[in-house]
Amino acid sequence: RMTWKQYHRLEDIHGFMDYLAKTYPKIISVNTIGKSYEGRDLKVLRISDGKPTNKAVFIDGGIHAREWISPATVTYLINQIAENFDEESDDIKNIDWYILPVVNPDGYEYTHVKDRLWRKNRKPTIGTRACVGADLNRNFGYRWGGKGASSNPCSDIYRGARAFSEPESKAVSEFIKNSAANFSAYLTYHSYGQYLLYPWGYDTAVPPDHKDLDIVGKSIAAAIENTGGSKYSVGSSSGLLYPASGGSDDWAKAQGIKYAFTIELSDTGRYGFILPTSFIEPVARESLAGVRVLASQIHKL
Ligand code: 0X9
Ligand code: ZN
Repeated sequence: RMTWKQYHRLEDIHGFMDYLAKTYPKIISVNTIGKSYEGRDLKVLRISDGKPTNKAVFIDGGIHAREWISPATVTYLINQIAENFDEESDDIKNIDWYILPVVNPDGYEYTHVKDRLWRKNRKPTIGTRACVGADLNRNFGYRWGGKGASSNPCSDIYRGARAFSEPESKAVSEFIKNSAANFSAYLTYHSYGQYLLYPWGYDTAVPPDHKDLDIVGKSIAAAIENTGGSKYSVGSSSGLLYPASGGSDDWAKAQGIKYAFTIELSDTGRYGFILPTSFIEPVARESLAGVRVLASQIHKL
């Protein structure tokens, strides 16, 4: 059974998604968009009332294996929208939600059984038996291989052999490109640091509409703070954090998805990746407030 009092294994998360699809077949479906290197499903849950005028939003979590608060938060968002759909605001109901809680299932399971601080996926590199995995957030195909990404397979920020060399990043990109949905927003949940980051990540340039992203980012941050008290800093990835190329957010933005944000959840470093379970509910609850603001902004486009 799913709760937000512990971190769950992949099997529980997938079971929860399948349960929702079975319980609410009119509005929820689950689709396997590909397989991880080790053969695990990449499952996207869709919530939609099927209105043709709906906008579309894609949300993912768990690109980085050790950032457990990310899948926990994303499943909380799913639960809130799914279980209360009829009572939800029109802002929420007039969106087709596509949600992939665990982009990197092999890495996620590996952090549960072998190495709690693993970051990358688990695909070995040919010729370098010793080093496993690419950083999926350096493997997306916009400005791949630039700053802040390594060509060394042993690095934690290894970019992979080429853009989309990894089955997990490839599956996400193919799904978004081939979807009939026309996405207005792409949210990718990471940890930690409490940042709301918009493109570009590859370099300190900003997109032409960066002011729109900044305004919406700041209104999301305000909603989060008003709800749970956590302060999020808003800015471009490269400006606020560091330049890092091959990120999923940059790729999504380059596809024309206007509101592409990386959200670095709590905390600011006391516990870091090893965030105690008592944080799950407060972090997820304030994140939901942020998503509601995003939803309202999308309908103003
Ligand atoms: O470095 C990353 O991939 C992200 N930070 S994390 O600590 N979760 O690893 C930030 C990514 C920001 N976006 C881009 N650089 N494109
Ligand atoms: Zn991350």
